[in-house]
Amino acid sequence: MNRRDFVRLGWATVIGAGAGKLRPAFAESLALRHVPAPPRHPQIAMSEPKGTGRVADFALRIAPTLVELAPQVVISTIAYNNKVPGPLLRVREGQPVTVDVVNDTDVPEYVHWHGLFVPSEVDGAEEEGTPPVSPHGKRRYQFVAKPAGSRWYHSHAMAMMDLHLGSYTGQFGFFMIDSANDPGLYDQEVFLALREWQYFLSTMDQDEMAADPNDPRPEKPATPDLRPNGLEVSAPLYSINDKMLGAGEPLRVQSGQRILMHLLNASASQIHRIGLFGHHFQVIALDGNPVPTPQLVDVIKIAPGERVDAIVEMNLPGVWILGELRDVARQSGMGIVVEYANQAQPHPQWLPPANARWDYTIFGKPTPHPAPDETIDMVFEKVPGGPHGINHWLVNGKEYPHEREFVFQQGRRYRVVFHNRSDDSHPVHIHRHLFEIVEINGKPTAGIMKDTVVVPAFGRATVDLVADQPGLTLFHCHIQQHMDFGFKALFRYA
Ligand SMILES: [Cu+2]
Repeated sequence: MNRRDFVRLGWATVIGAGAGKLRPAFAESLALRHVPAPPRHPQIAMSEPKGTGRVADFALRIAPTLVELAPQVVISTIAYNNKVPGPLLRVREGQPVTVDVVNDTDVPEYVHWHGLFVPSEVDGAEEEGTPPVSPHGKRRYQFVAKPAGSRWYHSHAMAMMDLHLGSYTGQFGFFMIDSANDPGLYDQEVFLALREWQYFLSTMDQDEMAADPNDPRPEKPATPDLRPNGLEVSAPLYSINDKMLGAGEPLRVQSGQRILMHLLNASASQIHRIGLFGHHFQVIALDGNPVPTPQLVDVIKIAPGERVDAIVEMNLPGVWILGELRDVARQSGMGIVVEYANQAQPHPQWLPPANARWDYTIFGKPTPHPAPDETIDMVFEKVPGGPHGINHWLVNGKEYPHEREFVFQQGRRYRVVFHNRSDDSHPVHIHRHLFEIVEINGKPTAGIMKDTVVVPAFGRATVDLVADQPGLTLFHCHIQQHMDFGFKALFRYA
């Protein structure tokens, strides 16, 4: 069966028929899983990956699968090893890694290792020259795992108008690179990937809550753009990992425990805010990189591509919902029940967290930045409702591809200034490098290393980057539709 037919047929038969009783063959193939309570020192409990001999350390098979998001809600998608998220890949920093990927679909695929320092040839980006995993073919990816932290892997295929490709599918998973000096100051470790499903095009903008009118808008053009907006990507179903709120096993905790949460936004299109009433998140790492000043916050705001590692102290016994702040997203599935021992109640509680503010800069330090060798300005603009009724995106006045506008000299320190002259927030990602946040809308900070940063609507973000990873380097917005319709560029090394 052709891949696209499978997708359509799967949806039509399972959902269209009312999603009543599952056929046994389907039920058997469902990924009925939850995140198990991991051991206290999971890196010790994991089986040791083998060396780089003839056998791969990990094997990924890209294929159509069915996911039971809830007892009456089964969707078909493409995933790794019939799991959503794909298998947790866990290695030690500096370890050579071999991953064999088999592609059981009829389109070329790319597996991107997000946040890792890997050469362009294995980074999993067509634009950088990585070869595809051909349809019904296989490819071996080999690299050294670095730097330590919460990384992830996902499809980097273009999707354009086909919302069953690339990051619209279930092709994503956690890739943990353990540092030799993890203090392990937690009792449980959980992996929580935020997702929407069954994407469709709509005039409705689901992306985010209304912007705070007090936010500075340094890049707002003097004359508003009155052209009608194009179609945006929406979704009716939400989940954390492969389960809608209430459908999976609760996260079972005990009073006094410290839970390390690895949050990943694996969405193709939406920024999410997550809260847990009466509890605080101690943010210890952003995009897998330890922050200079861990801080307690009530809400974590996380954009497509980003990761947040936070420790939550369990000190308010009850049965709570860890969930998206927007009622529509939470009620459509984005949440998980947190259940204290001996507190079983039929109705988990949701109450809005006290302070929903999120500000990257509070996790930094005041140290001044060394002066850059060069400054690169990148200006983002929207062309509303272009061809196909889809918004197109310009970087410095043009859609991808660019010629030689963005060139790095190896070893130099660059200050890259992102000017967002559009009314959407954009999580922009630079492949194969880390950058340091310098300022967001004029608010300075230092020491926060990331690979993806949200440039606020009509706002500005500035980052510093040392050009120390030779090879083609892709830059793009992590919202799939924006990337597909112009919002990307290549950095080249001279
Ligand atoms: Cu964008």
